[in-house]
Amino acid sequence: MKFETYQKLIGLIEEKGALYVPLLDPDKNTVEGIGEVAAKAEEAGADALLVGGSIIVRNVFEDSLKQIKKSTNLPVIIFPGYFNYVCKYADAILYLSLVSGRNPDLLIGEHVKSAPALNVIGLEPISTAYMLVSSGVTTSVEFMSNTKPIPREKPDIAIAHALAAEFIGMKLVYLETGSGANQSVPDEMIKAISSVLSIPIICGGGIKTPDEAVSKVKSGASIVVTGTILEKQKDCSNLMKEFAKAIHSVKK
Ligand code: 1GP
Repeated sequence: MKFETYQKLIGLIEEKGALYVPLLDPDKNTVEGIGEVAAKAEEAGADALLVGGSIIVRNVFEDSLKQIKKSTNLPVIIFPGYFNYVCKYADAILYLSLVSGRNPDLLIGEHVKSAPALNVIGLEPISTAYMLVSSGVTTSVEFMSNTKPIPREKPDIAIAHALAAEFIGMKLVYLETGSGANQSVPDEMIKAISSVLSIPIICGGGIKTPDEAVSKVKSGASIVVTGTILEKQKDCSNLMKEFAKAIHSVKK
């Protein structure tokens, strides 16, 4: 298995300081529409694309990925709700282990089921520790995963989970409050984790403005993800440009 996409992300982080990665949800777009958003994201200065959602209602995942790949040269990375999202048209998949929870299926069970398929199609797995942080209300990911999030005011617990993930050999830590969350991951928690961690931090969930994205980067995030706020725009081009410009302007 080659790890080209991961190496590309690491190279980009070294070059730019931090990366902007929009999340595209095939359930919220037509196949043509999602291709157009992907092209606009590249034009806006995004560094890669995540594709996925917590529930895929329509049977369009493969077609959407094909269309996205046709429309952009950006790295396209699957953000799986579940592991039946394995698909050869992406460059890589965030191989998420929900380390903040104690649901064995999401720690290792789903991985065992999907690993042979990944191997056959040659889809690059990026081993990622997925850490759900409380936003104060129950999110879809919390409910669907049947796990408890890490309390917002407990950075020590978050540090212990992130360090364990790094020591196990995971390559990224994804700090998440859930798609559409009313609050993003607290800056203090990102700072605390980044002060002890060597692997890059992705931050997503509830990020609504470029200023908020900048404070995540200044706190130590290397990759910022936005999904819901883009879906709320009639045309998200300008907002993606603002996010990309703001995130790339932070000198770490
Ligand atoms: C969700 O982190 C992503 O898993 C993005 O969250 O949709 O709230 O931007 P939002």
